[in-house]
Amino acid sequence: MKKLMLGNAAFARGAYEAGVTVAAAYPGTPSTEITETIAKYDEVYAEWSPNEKVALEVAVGASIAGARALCCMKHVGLNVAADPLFTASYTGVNGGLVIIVADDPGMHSSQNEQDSRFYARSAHLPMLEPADSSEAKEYAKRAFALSEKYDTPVIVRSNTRVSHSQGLVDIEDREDVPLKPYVKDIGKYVMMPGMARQRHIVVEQRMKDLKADADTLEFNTTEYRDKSIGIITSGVVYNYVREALPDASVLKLGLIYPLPEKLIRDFAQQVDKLYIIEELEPFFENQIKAMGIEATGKALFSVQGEYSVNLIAEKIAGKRMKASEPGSLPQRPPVMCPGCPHRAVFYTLNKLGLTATGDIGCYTLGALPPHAGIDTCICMGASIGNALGMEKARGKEFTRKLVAVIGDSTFFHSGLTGLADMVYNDSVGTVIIVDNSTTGMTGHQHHPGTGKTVKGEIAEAIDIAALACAMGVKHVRIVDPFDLKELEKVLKEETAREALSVVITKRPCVLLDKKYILPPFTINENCTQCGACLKLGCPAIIKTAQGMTIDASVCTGCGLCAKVCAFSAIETAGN
Ligand SMILES: Cc1ncc(C[n+]2csc(CCOP(=O)(O)OP(=O)(O)O)c2C)c(N)n1
Repeated sequence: MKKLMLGNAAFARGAYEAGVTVAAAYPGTPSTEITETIAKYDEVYAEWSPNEKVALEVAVGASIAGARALCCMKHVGLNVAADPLFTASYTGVNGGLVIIVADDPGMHSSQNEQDSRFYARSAHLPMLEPADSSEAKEYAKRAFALSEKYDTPVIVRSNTRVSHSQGLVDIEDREDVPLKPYVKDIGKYVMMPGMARQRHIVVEQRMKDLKADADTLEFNTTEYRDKSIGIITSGVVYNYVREALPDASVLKLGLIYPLPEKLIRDFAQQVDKLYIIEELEPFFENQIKAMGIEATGKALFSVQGEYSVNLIAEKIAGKRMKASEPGSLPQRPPVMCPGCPHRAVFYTLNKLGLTATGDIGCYTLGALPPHAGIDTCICMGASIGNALGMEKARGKEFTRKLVAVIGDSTFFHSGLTGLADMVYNDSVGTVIIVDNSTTGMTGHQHHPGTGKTVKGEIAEAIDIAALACAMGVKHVRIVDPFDLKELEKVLKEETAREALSVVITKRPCVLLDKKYILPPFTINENCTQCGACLKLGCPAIIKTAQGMTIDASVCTGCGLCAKVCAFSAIETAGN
């Protein structure tokens, strides 16, 4: 049976059909739906882990215990998981272990454009890259057998386009894969120097074997057409190449590390002019040139952003294919949603002349006007370490004007250790945990504080306030951010205090439930057009030539604007 499937659903299907029984992940666009899909299969234990490192450790544990295990993340998640990744390469697997990592060329929803292929190379792991949903399923499935055959974790690389487009997928039955016996083997699974030295030899041999087999493994295909132009490519770019240059010969790489050297040499010999077309870094190009093969790649193509059919047609054949490209659509800058509880926090920070070391989540939008309330955003969890570093560099006085702002999911992901550092190293800073009871940015996933699992089952909810107290923070306060007066008072007191404090601004994301959406507000004749409400940066409030209005189709009735209006000019029929 064939089914139209999102790339990410196809990855999940492939893992399911391969008999996976344990799947662990932390959400991250564009990888999130893989776990959301696999969680729907009853045969699979699935979890949102607190972060990618834990997710990979869970998957490694399941693999050592004999199960086929899956771990998914976005590209930057692999940085967080890099520690277990590099050593899991040494231990190898028992049950097949597959890590799906989704890159984001063009940074649709990421803080950098890193190329995860380098992880395969530096951790000495094989990497596969599908070009569409059909291959996403196939590769995810076959990766488990590959993992077991070569006793190695296998990375499957996706990207935004493969993960988020749909294609036809062959639906097959789930393989019945029994648990492998669990055998205690400290030489293989306890990586201390004596054992790891031996395992490093095994890793080198494994990669030699894989390299020797790469030429014949079914993932790489050569398509000879007109031989005046030959293209080496992989993944979604293969589709662009086929559309832009339908007559060109193509070597499509599916196993993208290690490279099939003989296949590449043969192909290079057969074509007159060889191009290497790969988004992001010259990963293939540098290796192919190191083989002594002449080719053109980054001399024509950028290391930045996504490629397209047009770009490839233009660069190689000097022709344009399509009239319009996504780039020609009007730009819409991101804004916090109407009714977002984070808005009240940044409004108040701005009012008090405070700014923040920031973190990653919906609240990062607080960096933009009119709030301009965030000075840094590096990676998940960094707000707390950044604030501590600033305090130590510039003195305690600096913390009176600076706070750290971090979301609830991000706090569990990697804020806990930063807070431990603040407690331990005598910080007097203020950490604001903007707790909207969900992982908002990636589409409402559960986390250890929400009280539900990825399957929607009831879980123990960790109490952030109790946790901060237990860690030794003496001043922990919870405030409803929509109580603007109280929020202002608390922030004034805590930033003035010469002691570490945690302020938890607690109010659910307005999009979590329809019940949070109330009748819209309107502006009455009392309006003096003072512009106070505009300081909220709410997309529902619009200034027109006729005066201020509220777009009823956008307003969620949160009423924050009515609270900041000094003229009682904003009202609702609903209250
Ligand atoms: C290492 C890493 N993993 C995952 C992501 C994707 N991501 C960005 S923000 C975020 C969490 C946001 O949740 P929260 O901190 O609760 O803030 P909210 O968006 O709800 O305001 C995630 C998972 C990332 N940027 N980096």
